[in-house]
Amino acid sequence: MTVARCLAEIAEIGRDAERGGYSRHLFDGSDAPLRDWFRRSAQSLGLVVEEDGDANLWAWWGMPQPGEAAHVIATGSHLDSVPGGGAFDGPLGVASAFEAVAQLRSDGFVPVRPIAVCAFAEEEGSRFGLPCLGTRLLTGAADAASVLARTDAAGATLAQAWRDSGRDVTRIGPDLERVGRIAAFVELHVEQGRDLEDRGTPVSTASAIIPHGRWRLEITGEGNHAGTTTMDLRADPVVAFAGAVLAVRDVARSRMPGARGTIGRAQFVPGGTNVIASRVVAWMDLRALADADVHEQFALTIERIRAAVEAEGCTLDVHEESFTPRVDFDAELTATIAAALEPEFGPVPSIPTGAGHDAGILAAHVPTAMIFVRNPTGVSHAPAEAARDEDCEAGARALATTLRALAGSA
Ligand code: HGY
Ligand code: MN
Ligand code: MN
Repeated sequence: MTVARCLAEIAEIGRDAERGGYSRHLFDGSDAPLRDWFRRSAQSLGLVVEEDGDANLWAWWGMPQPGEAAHVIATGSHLDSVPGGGAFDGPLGVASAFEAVAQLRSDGFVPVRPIAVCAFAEEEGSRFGLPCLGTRLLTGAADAASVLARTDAAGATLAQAWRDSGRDVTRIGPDLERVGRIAAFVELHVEQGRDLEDRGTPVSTASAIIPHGRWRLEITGEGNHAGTTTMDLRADPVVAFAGAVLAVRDVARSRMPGARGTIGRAQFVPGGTNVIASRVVAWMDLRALADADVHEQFALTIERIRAAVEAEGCTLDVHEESFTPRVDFDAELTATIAAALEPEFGPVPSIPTGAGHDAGILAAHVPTAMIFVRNPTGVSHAPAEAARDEDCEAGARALATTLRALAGSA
């Protein structure tokens, strides 16, 4: 089996004919087939599969010893996507983990420590708005009660979706004993940029994840008739929203080194061609190099948005949906991985990323590192996301070498 063939097994699951790419979200039509694929792949390798109370999947090579601290080597990523996402963001990490285990087993390697392959739930937060949902619940970084009340675009609560999927909402919550058994977590992920392509190297480790936050903006104006309402009598939230979009762009561009500001999702209510909207709901994604920078970026941006909203006679409500502080990965674990990879790959670079990952959530509890695989387009969260077959195989070999180094001795 190769990584490419492993990924080909899920290539038709969750395809988005309208947007292109994939739309795979928590408990939607793609979820169960992807979980079935995970189970089949794991069982074909003799791994024991379980799902924890937070809908995260674990495939075990050797079983953790209850009560024994920090001895498991875990790897994996996520299977869900953004709307219209690429084929590699998430699944590459899971498929590479299975391929790495297959290589180690065929080499006759017997781990001294248990190895777990994981697929964490709703990493993208595309349905209920909270990124890394499964790892935040698992580590207690998200409060179960508030998460259960979150709603999706159709107004369904997470609690209802959880029950409709046949799961027990009373099992949701932190499992710090399970987390405490992990000695190291390594996530392999397609690079979401062109750094490795520009360097001409197939793999790297990760140095850091920059901080990032998500806010929901609600701009309220006065719904009215597009034909009978003269321009002087309008309180149009869409015009105010146009000012908000430019404010996000201008602050990120001009006021904050390394900042990124995005509004990629908005709803006009009621959404009629001949109707002046009464309300705009939009989601803002802000990122910068340091936590304080994101907070300052937010304050400067909201100040400008408020001015644009008031200029149109509208009102603004702002709700923070998530904030993820900067993560600097475990230097000792990263150095161990780099040393293990050097014989085959030479000195591998260690690069920062602007993308969040489950590894970033686990890093608060467990020594954590990442391995990136070259992406020739550098594009991600879009169908153009890419990884060459030979680089995917190189990534799986790098992960196998890493697991051998980490699980080969007590
Ligand atoms: O949004 C992110 O950075 C990640 O892909 N969830
Ligand atoms: Mn992503
Ligand atoms: Mn990802």
